[in-house]
Amino acid sequence: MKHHILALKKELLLPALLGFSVAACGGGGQVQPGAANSDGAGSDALAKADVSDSLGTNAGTGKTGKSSASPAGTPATNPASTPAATGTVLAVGPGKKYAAPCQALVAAPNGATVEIDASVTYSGDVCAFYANNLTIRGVNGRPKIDAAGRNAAGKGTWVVGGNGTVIENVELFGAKVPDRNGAAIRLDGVGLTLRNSFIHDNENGILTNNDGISDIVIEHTEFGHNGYGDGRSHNLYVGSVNSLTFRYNFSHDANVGHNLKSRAKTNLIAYNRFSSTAAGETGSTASGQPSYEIDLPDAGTSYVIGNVIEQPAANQNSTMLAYGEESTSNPGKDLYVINNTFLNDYGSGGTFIYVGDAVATPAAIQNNVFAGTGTVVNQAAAVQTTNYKAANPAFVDRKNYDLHPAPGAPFINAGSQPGNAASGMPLAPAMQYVHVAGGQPRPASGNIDIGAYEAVAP
Ligand SMILES: [Ca+2]
Ligand SMILES: [Ca+2]
Repeated sequence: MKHHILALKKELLLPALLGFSVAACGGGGQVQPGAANSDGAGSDALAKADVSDSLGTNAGTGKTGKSSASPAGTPATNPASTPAATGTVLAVGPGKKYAAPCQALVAAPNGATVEIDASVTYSGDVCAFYANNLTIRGVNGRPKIDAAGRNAAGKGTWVVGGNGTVIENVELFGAKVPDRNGAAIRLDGVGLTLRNSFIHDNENGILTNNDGISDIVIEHTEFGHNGYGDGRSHNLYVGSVNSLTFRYNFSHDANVGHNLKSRAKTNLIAYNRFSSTAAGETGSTASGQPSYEIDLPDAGTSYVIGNVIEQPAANQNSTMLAYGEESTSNPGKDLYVINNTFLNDYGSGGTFIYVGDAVATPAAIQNNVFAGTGTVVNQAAAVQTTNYKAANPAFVDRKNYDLHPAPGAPFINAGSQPGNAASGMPLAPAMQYVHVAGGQPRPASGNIDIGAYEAVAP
């Protein structure tokens, strides 16, 4: 997987897009190894609620919030910055002090950095660990960690009990548990940042708690073919936390479940690609048939900006983006769908944006390309502004996902300024997705174009 240099220039992001603080994750004193090891109750609750067609049961009843939480929208720290380490570095790999990651992860003190050498595959190495403010990082390449049929605490491969954990540059696969929701990364602590990683072929890529206070940041990461296959497990499943920031990711081929599912109070989903392989096409994982490309079942203030959202011909549900389908239990009910390129490859139609009946706030749908057949949005009150819908829009190279408008395409310069959300956050896209799991600044060229990419005049 190649990452583009530009993608790492976090300072190019809209400042308001950084308004999701992960700085609150460092609160200590919450380490309870016994509790985290006791059973798989948390995972069970989340999974059982996760039936697309039924109401959530207890998934929304998170633990009581801790006062250390920062609400989304507080003055931003930069969630992309790695927390300062104490200087303790634990080296993992052949010839190092620790032969396998879990030996180091359970030994690491608060604030330590665990560096995992990529020269071997770590097989069957699973654990729960509890230090706060850990940085876990692959070095000398991207290390492969194969659960290989083993699990920690009945939950998955890495059960993260500490707060403020940062995970970078790892490949995790093979998580599998008796409950059928084994996660490569299971978050029991508060807050998590994951970047530059590849999470595939687990029952859940990531499964979080429902603490109501965690801020989750996931960027530059590929998710593929996660899901048990029963529709209750997904490429990733973010529970009822405070916020999810999901940007510059490639999420594809979920196995029956969703390419992204989040119950967070606030969701920023920007500059990602959601797409799955076509029949006969070879991808980085096996093909999957996702249900929803994005599922936000409890509503919540949600910004869906600048994404490529493709629905494959073979799928488990013909809706692409679902919002408030189960409940409106999150405080915000405002959905902003701005400058995305939707591609429906399901010839029988479908629904691009499904808004639950209980959501009274009109969705704001602006500057999107809707390619293929189907209903743009089922909500009668939705405000649709300067979108473009066509069976085959004039992209530069649709087959190879160059979705810039072709020269002369009618959606060039045809958008309108999105303005600000009710929160005050600017809605205009500042960036655009670059495959694989990268991003670059969206250029300015005349009036804003419709869709996830701006054409640049020759
Ligand atoms: Ca779908
Ligand atoms: Ca333009």
